[in-house]
Amino acid sequence: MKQNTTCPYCGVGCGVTAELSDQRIIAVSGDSQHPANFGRLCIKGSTLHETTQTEQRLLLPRVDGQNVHWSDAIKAVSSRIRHSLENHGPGSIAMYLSGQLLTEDYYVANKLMKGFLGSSHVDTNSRLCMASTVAGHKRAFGSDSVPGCYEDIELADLIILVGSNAAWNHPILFQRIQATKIQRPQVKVVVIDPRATATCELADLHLAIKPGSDVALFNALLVHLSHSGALDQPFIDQHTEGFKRAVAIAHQDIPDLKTAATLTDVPLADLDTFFDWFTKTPRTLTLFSQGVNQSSSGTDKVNSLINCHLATGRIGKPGSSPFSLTGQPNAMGGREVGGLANQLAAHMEFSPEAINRVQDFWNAPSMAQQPGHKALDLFQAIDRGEIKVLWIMATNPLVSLPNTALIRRALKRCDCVIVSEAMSETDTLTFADIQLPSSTWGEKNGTVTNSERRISRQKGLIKAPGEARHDWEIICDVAKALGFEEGFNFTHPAQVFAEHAALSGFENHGQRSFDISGLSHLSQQEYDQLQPVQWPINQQFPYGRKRLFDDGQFSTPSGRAQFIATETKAPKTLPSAQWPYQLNTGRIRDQWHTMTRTGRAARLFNHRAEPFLDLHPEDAKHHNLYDQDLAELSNHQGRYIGRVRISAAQRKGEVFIPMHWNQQFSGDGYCNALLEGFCDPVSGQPESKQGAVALRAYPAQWHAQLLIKDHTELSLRGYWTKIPMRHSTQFLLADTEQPNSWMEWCRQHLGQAPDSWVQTSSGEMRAMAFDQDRLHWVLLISPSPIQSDPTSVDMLFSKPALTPAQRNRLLNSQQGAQATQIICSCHQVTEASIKAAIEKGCHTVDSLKEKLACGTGCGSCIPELSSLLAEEIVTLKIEEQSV
Ligand SMILES: Nc1nc2c(c(=O)[nH]1)N[C@H]1C(S)=C(S)[C@@H](COP(=O)(O)OP(=O)(O)OC[C@H]3O[C@@H](n4cnc5c(=O)[nH]c(N)nc54)[C@H](O)[C@@H]3O)O[C@H]1N2
Ligand SMILES: Nc1nc2c(c(=O)[nH]1)N[C@H]1C(S)=C(S)[C@@H](COP(=O)(O)OP(=O)(O)OC[C@H]3O[C@@H](n4cnc5c(=O)[nH]c(N)nc54)[C@H](O)[C@@H]3O)O[C@H]1N2
Ligand code: SF4
Ligand SMILES: [Mo]
Repeated sequence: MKQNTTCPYCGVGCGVTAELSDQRIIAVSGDSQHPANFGRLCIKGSTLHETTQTEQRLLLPRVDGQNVHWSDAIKAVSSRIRHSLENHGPGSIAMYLSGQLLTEDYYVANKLMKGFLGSSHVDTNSRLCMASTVAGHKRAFGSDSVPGCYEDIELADLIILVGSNAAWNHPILFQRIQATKIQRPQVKVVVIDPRATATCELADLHLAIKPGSDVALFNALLVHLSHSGALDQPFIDQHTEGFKRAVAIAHQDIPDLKTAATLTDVPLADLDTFFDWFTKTPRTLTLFSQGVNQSSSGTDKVNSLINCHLATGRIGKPGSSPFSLTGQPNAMGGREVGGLANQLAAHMEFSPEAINRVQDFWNAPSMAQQPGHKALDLFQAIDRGEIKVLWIMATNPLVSLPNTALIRRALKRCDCVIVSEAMSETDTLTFADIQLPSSTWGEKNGTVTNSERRISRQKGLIKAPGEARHDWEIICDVAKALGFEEGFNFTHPAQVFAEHAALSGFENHGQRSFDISGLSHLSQQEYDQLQPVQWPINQQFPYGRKRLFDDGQFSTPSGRAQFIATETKAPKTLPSAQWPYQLNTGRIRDQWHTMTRTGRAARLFNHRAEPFLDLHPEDAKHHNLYDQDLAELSNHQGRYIGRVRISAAQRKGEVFIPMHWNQQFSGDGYCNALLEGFCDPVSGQPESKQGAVALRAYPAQWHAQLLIKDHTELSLRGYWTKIPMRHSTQFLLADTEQPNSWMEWCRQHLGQAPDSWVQTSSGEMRAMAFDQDRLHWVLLISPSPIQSDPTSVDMLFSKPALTPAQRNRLLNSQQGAQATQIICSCHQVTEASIKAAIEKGCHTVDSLKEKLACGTGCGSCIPELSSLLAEEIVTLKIEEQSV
């Protein structure tokens, strides 16, 4: 049987067709009818069924370390909330939510907190993600509304990507850009990012700007536009306010192009080209993401780029808009229900009228009266002991919030930490007094809103394992146990959705752009069959609306859009003599955030297996570091150890590290341990993209590669990282001290001394141990980093017994084949085979596709194929010339 649903990963919000058999999802494919993806899926979407097994799921509720029945868990949660309410007041209770909750979960959580417990300390991980865009939209448009739609990609003539590595993080949108360029090669693409990312494969121009300098760039552009003839003066006059002041301040900030070139570190000629293209191209689409938002001047960055669109009237028109790419599947839904602490509900703020309106609608006994703590403030308040009960849902703050030490301390200090979580092993879960097992993708039922305001259904296709329950049900049960039967007696998410839709239209009178009242009368059946639709959906727009503001009407009191005067500000954390490297953090293609899901699919580790750091070749040389060495980053807050990747894509003096690794997968892989958490003063969003660190080689005395049968926790010092394999688990290890005895080390860490071992003349040692006849573990120890491909050894773990010949070969083989990176995860095609094919004459992506099938699955690796082609063809030419 096949059923349509929506992908739970990124904000592109692709439609997924799931194939079901025997209460299991056995395969997934792209939904050919869904307007976000028309049948395509990236590697994360196409491996979804591999992450739905029941191992490693949280299966039972636990209170204070004891498994309990649900009724006791609900009793424990409600009594601790009641106790805190009575003794410390509503301000002592907080929730920390997530853009990965469904709208229905989010709605009831917000309602319980802000309407019934009277606490506005409800914030979400969207604070780390979209808050600067929300604030920028509100300042410019009067509401948090995304003007454009995905179709604009096909209609634009100039596509600018600012602080977005869409090739990896919004792959299906990137593929739409790619297809547009193939169809209309005259379309120009500009990428603005300090790094030359995979996204640059499509770039006609890459501006490798100095981190944090986006406002300088867009201020310079605004000044340029103001005397270029590209201004849309009638639009400025009739539909905006504040133009003159914004230009005057921008001019003061950036008096001439040379200043812009100095501040952004972009060559004058490239600035010229960019400004020229922008000036001449009415159909300009500016896609932006975390390089813009995660900054201490994130809101100003957003407004500085919106200013350029307002000045040219390029807003809400076909192919032309500023367009924020949302990260999480339901980042938008959270913004719609009011999941942020400074919003009330349904795009309403904490004004007295709005508070009364929502109170009437909810028939709420105890309304919160003012905005609550934003994420980082919230954890600071917990650390000060002000918050006694914290309920965390669908987020892993110990890993994702900056200042890991503060977050750890706060979680320890809090009297009662409740964690609703789908997985059994996450860093945050270890601090939970109460663990509540939640259903997750494939099991839960509700709606999500993607980057283009499109609401789609995520469907409950299979039963949740163990005792796991839906988040909205758990919240409603707690509400009822607290005596709020009337507001929370929902029996199906369709009822929650209908109420949310009705609130969006309640006393709206066209004042709030978020209005989905047209969906407030859906029956359960209609809700189940709801087709993806873009809000608003009301009497005026019964079938939704593609673009907003095309009529020049904005949601500000005057109905006009606002220019916001912005000034360049340096990041709060800058390199110094002590911490000389500028840190940058972000995502990789095949992992999702804190890896609780993607970390279970072995093939998603083929692209990047370990925490790493990308270094400019000269910086590497300066520290005498080679590819595959281990290096350590540190500052006054913490340290990070990762594998060196030398990359000319980095600017000199800047290091990039991934945000994903954590205590479940590596010893010192917390990226946020190095970040201080300075926040944007308007949005409260932390500066997650900039830090300052010292760099040194990690002085390893030995390196090891361990393959072990069971999913094991090893208690290790030094560097370690865990890599799931098909039949075993691989650990890569290193330490600065030699153990006194390896036999003893094996006994202590691996539970048994080796059954056999050999030592080679090059100082390597190979050892193995058996559990009866079955291979238990294999260990390779070496004085230098190990680059051995473990696949053939991993295969041996699937055998019930090894033959004497197999044992012998295993022990006496030299290092296995040189490990080579897998580029195409769908078809498991390695870098080595791609290089060989190029050498044999495959000089286009198409010929590689034909020969090796790489790039023919989800297509996420095509940018890397192109860059390998470019690199290899240059090498071949040099070789030819020197012959
Ligand atoms: N594979 C994968 N995809 C994902 C996710 C994932 O975890 N994995 N997460 C999803 C989520 S929640 C989000 S929010 C999105 C994020 O999607 P992106 O925003 O594309 O992701 P990042 O890699 O965090 O950052 C983007 C780029 O910002 C650049 N940058 C850093 N500083 C600056 C600066 O000062 N100016 C400019 N212009 N650029 C800068 C970085 O070099 C980086 O390449 O991805 C979504 N998609
Ligand atoms: N340094 C640095 N830090 C960053 C970023 C960065 O670029 N750099 N990016 C930031 C951004 S944009 C984001 S969005 C955050 C993401 O950071 P997090 O939100 O902390 O990351 P996730 O791993 O997605 O956490 C989701 C958790 O919910 C669980 N879960 C999954 N489904 C369900 C469900 O249905 N119900 C419940 N209750 N639980 C569920 C998962 O197992 C997982 O533990 O990280 C932020 N932190
Ligand atoms: S682009 Fe990939 S991760 Fe994002 S929604 Fe689509 S399939 Fe899922
Ligand atoms: Mo995000």
